[in-house]
Amino acid sequence: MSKKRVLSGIQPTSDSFHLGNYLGAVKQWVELQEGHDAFYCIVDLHALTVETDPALLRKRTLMSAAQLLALGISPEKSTLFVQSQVPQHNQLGWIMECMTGFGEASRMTQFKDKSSKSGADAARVGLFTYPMLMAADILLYQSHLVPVGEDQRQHIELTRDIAGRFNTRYGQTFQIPEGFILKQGAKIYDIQDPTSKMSKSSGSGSGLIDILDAPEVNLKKFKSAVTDAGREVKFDTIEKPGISNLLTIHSALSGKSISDLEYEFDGKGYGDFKASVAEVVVEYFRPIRAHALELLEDEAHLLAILHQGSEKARSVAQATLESTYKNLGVVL
Ligand code: AQP
Repeated sequence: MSKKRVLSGIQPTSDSFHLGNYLGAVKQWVELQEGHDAFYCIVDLHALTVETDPALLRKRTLMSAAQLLALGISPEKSTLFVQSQVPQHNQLGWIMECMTGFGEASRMTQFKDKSSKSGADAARVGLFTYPMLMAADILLYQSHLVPVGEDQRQHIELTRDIAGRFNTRYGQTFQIPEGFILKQGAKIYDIQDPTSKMSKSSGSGSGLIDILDAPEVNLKKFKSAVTDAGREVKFDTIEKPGISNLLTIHSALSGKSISDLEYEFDGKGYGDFKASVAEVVVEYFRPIRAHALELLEDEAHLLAILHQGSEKARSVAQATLESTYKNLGVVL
């Protein structure tokens, strides 16, 4: 039986991935490249939905590639590529827009959240149509599984709806994908405000853990992480959202179960526990950070990997685009 296809993407919108990006998504990317036909994409076109600095976009695209490689994505096992180098994404994106109702697109909560700061009138049209481009990203590769964080669940549902509708109306064209969303860790919270998602664009800054930040910076941030009433280290997302978030982070990186951690820190108090979380996180990312920074010194090597991945991605994407056009009645 042929391997199931996996597809996911990450935006090059920051100098570093944050802990939420890693635990909610990229950690699963690394695991899923074993035994699956994995396509991983740096979605630079999605990054254009907000104001971008050209020099930063270029730098961050390369930084994203370096981080993915350092985190364990292997170019021998996975196809690692840049979205804009595969123009079929834009071509299928248009078809997806034509298959989506305006009301349906208007229900996307991420657009509502992201546009609420400046008001919908000031938001870019691209921010509104982003989920349709994301549907194209996924459907182009006939993907079975899409490993993402909880915040992308609604966009995966939309993708499934569009694909199903297209198949019913125009004949079998797309594999209907499934989201691969963890039960624990799909939403990592800001460590200063554990009721909000850890996010680069919203939140406190001091509650955001960037994996490429210097160890001293992250140690300090964890030391001042917000805790809850009481002093018991117990997983309880309602009464103890701060401690529960820290337990989730510790468990995902140390491999210890939440109940083992509760037992280990029984009677020890929050201070010891926070110090342990800090150490686990910093030691986990120490070699990864060093490796990513080393990879960044050889730009030609990074570009060669990305170009090779994009070439492979283009041939798969073209086959889907042609069958889509054919089924739609476009003259080829
Ligand atoms: N806090 C999070 N917990 C779990 N998973 C998360 N992801 C993002 N934040 C969390 C997942 O990371 C993957 C890549 O996401 P992206 O490139 O779309 O980045 P993002 O969602 O734009 O990250 P931010 O920080 O949340 O950015 P802004 O502030 O722009 O919204 C996705 O699979 C996502 O689910």
